[in-house]
Amino acid sequence: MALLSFERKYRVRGGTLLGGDLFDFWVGPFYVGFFGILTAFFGTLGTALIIYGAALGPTWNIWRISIAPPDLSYGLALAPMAEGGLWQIITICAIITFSSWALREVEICRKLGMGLHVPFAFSVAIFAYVTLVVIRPLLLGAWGHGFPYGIFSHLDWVSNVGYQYLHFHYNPAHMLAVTFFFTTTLALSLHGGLILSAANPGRKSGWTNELKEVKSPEYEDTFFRDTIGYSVGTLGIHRVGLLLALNAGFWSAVCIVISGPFWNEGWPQWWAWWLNLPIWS
Ligand code: UQ2
Repeated sequence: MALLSFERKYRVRGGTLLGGDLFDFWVGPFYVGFFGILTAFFGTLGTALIIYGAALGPTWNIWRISIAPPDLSYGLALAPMAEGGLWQIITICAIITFSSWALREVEICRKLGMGLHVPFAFSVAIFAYVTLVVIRPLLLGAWGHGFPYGIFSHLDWVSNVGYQYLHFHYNPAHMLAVTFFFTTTLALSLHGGLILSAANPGRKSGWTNELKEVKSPEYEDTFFRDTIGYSVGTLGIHRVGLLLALNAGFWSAVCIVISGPFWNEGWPQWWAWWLNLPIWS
């Protein structure tokens, strides 16, 4: 369908979850909706509060600006603005903004009559963030367990929390997460390479700019059948890709939420169950 007639078919009322027809409009190419308004409002507010927090000092060095959570001594209470209160409000703004963005995606999916895979995938990323700044701090009893909002400072946080458990790479959920991240890059490089190779078969000869015809999916299948005896298929590779990526985010959330709330020793010590198996004696 041509783009213009498609636009006419798609840009119709309906599919909203909240607000009925009231916010059911576009600004230029962007669909707004009730959740678009929420996203814009809380995204702007949160960003302004980050800039305000930066203005409180001590630096404008972009790498070193940091909005820290409250001290552990505040527990789960609200803290004064300059002592972590900003971090608490910014966190609320962030969660409302991310969730509204996901729900705006849902409304667009409903308008288009599409599946909800994209907002679902985004929800897994939101879940990983919420695990870090809400679920784990709640389980540990202090907002001070959240990570600071700064470029270097959040790296320092990851390093410090990692060393607190001696060697985070021994965390079995971390192992799964890392494996899923790497396998995601393997799958995307195979898929990206395969699609581009089929779509760009090259010139007809060295003496012309005429291009050969784009290859059909049978060539893509055959390439993998010839190489490894199996092709997962053109739809299948996208299922594999989504599954791998969602698991990377999910196990990342699991590996940090079990660190502290469910395991207090170093992660290398967790493997004692293996060393203590009766089969060794
Ligand atoms: C494939 C296929 C595609 C692909 C790719 C494969 C025609 C265009 C990449 C090959 C993928 C396989 C065999 C699975 C890889 C699994 C993991 C866990 C990396 O067969 O169908 O469609 O892009």
